[in-house]
Amino acid sequence: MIHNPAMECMPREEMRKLQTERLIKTVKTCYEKVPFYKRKMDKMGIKPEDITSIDDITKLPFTTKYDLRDEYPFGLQAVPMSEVRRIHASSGTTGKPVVGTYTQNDLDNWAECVARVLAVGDIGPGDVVQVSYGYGLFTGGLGAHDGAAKLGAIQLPTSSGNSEKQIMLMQDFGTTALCCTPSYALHLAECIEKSDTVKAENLKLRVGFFGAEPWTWGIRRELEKKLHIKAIDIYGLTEMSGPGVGGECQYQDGTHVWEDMFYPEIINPETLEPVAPGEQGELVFTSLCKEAMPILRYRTRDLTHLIYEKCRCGRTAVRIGKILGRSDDMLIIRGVNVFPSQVEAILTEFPAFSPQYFITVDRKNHEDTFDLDVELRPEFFSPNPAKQMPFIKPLYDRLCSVMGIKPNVHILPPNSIQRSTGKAKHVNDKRDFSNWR
Ligand code: DLL
Repeated sequence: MIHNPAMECMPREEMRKLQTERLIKTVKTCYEKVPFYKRKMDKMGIKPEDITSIDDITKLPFTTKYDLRDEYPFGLQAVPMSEVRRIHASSGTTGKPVVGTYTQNDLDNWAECVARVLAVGDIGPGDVVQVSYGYGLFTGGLGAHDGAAKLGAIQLPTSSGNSEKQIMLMQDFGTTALCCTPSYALHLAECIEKSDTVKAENLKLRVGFFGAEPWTWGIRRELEKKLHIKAIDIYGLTEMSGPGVGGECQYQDGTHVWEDMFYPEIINPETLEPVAPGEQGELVFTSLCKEAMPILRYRTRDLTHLIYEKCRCGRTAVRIGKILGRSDDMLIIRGVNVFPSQVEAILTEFPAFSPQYFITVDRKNHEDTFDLDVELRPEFFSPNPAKQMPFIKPLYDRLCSVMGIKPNVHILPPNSIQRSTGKAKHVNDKRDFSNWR
């Protein structure tokens, strides 16, 4: 179902007009109400009047997570606190959290965005939407919750964790839609497999809305098979509101971005210039409707590409390809760029292995080391190393050829890699960069 055809299927020229109108307003607000943006624009010699079309967006300054940290907590806010209705935050990689504040309109728009994604799974009255994203400062829980409410669905706010209870409620309350991180969904699927009382095929579960971390096609196939559902990708970030900046349609061929609210660009992260259409680079967003904390050209660090062709679903909203990873998650191992998600993609090619993995990077005798813990599925596992060899060799060869590095692969017994209830942690980089180079 298309929740808001007027916006989701708007002809491009009309969309550009709307974006132009909204950008002009946003830039004016930023300049007049947020000293940080006035300083930045003055330094670049740009006035709000210089922005007359959406194409002028490239004249505007970027905003980075360092700017958000420097302006912590409310330096980027454009309204008085009396107009703020909610505060969320996400744990930044270092130091202070990234803060998002919302007016009532911001909350309404956010619910609208999430509703557009949930509507892809025909969510409506009578549906039980189990929200197993964490509730709290993290935007996942309340974001999904408000989106489900907007569609008149039944909200089941289980939050994350306590997997046995999640599964019991899923069965007893007739959950039809599950919202959580793909890694937690995988964990729940494993728990269901092990359960004596609950069988996936007897559940009413129909669809899952998974996001907040990169996930591969292999994981999608696994979730769809194990849970008997359609797995829909939902994308978002605290800086733009939270989940629902975009989501997949039923064709699962890229994530539609709600362009009437968020303007996406792809830049080369080194030159900061726009890349050629369709090329891979860093995703940058400008908010077009946010009141409390409007943001110009936010550098997400997410690496992807834009797809402008009209989608089979009828939506004209631009799509982003699967997020390859974050530029700040990229590991440089002996000079080679490695993304943890590559490991996941490779693992899911080998049916004997579970998709769980953990990478430990270290530096010994001035050389980087890359240790990869993986698990064989119970039916393939043997503690006898000789019996593991036939499985390790092809995996090792594939890792070497795709990633260009030679990992030390360790096979662990089933279920020994730590499962996560939220965003999965896949890497421990023990290298001390303080006296490097
Ligand atoms: O993760 C918001 C969210 C909650 C999205 C629930 C989807 C579902 P942050 O904690 O600020 O917000 O993290 C944002 O997570 O820049 C991406 O790197 C990553 N991310 C979010 N969704 C996806 C996705 C929430 N579908 C950061 N695929 C983003 C890949 C994702 N990465």
